[in-house]
Amino acid sequence: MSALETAARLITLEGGEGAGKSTVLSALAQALRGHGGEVVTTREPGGTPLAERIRELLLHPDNSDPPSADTELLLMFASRAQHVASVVRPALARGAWVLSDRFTDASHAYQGGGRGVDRETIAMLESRFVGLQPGLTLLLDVPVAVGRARAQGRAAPDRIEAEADGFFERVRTAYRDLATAQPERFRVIDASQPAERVAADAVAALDRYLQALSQA
Ligand code: Z5A
Repeated sequence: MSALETAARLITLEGGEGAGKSTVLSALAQALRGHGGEVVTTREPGGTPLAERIRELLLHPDNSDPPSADTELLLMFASRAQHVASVVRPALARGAWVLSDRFTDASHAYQGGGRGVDRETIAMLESRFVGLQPGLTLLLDVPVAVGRARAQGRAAPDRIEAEADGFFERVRTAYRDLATAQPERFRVIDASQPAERVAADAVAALDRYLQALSQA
C-alpha cells in the first residue's frame, strides 16, 4: 500500500449493498461544487464506455458460466485500469475533484473479504494498475440486513446482489478492517440513520477534510 500515491482530490464512497452511496454522492458533489472548481462524479465498476461494458459482464445475472473469483478480480481491475487511465488521472491532472462511487477498496472488500482472494494479489494489482489511492474515503456502514432490505425493491438482483448474507457479512467486516487499518484516510459514517442524516454526516466529514487540506 505504501507505494501508492495519495491523490488529495480523489474522494471515494464505499459501503455494502443498499448503504445509500448513490443518495449521498449527489449531496457530496453539491457540497464540493460549493467550494469551487470542477467536480467529476464517476463510479466503479464502470465510469467509461468500455469499463461500463465490463460492468455488464460482471453483473449479468446469467449464472450458466459464472466467473471464477480470479476472473471476477481481473475484470474488476480491467475496468478500473481503463477508468483510471481515461477519467481519473486526466481529471486529477487538470485540477478537478474526482468523486467516485466505489474504487479499489471495493476489490479488497468484495473479492478479498467476500471471495477470499489473498490480500497480496489484490495489493499487487493495485500497485501495478492503479498506483494511487484516495485522500478521503467515506465508508457508509450499515448492518447487512438493513442494507439488503432497502435494496429489495429492485426488479431483479444482479449476479453479486444474489449472493447469500454470509458473503455480505464478510464484505462488511473487510471494509471495517480497512477503515481501522487506515484511520487517516477513512471516515466511517453510520448509514443506518435516515438518509438526510447520513448525507449531513458525509458532508460534515467532507467539510472537515477540506478544512484540513486548506491548512496543510
Ligand atoms: N464490486 C466488487 O465486487 N468489486 C469492486 O472492485 C467494485 C464493485 C468496484 C456493483 O456496485 C457491484 O460491484 C456491487 C459491488 C461490486 N455489488 N453488490 N452488491 P454498485 O455500487 O453499482 O452497486 P450496489 O452496491 O449494489 O449499489 P446500491 O445497492 O445501489 O447501493 P447504494 O448506492 O449504496 O444505495 P442507494 O441506491 O443509494 O440506495 C438503495 C435504496 O435504499 C434506495 O431505494 C434508496 O432510496 C434507499 N436508501 C438509501 N439510503 C437510505 C437510508 N439512509 N434510509 C432508508 N433508505 C435509504
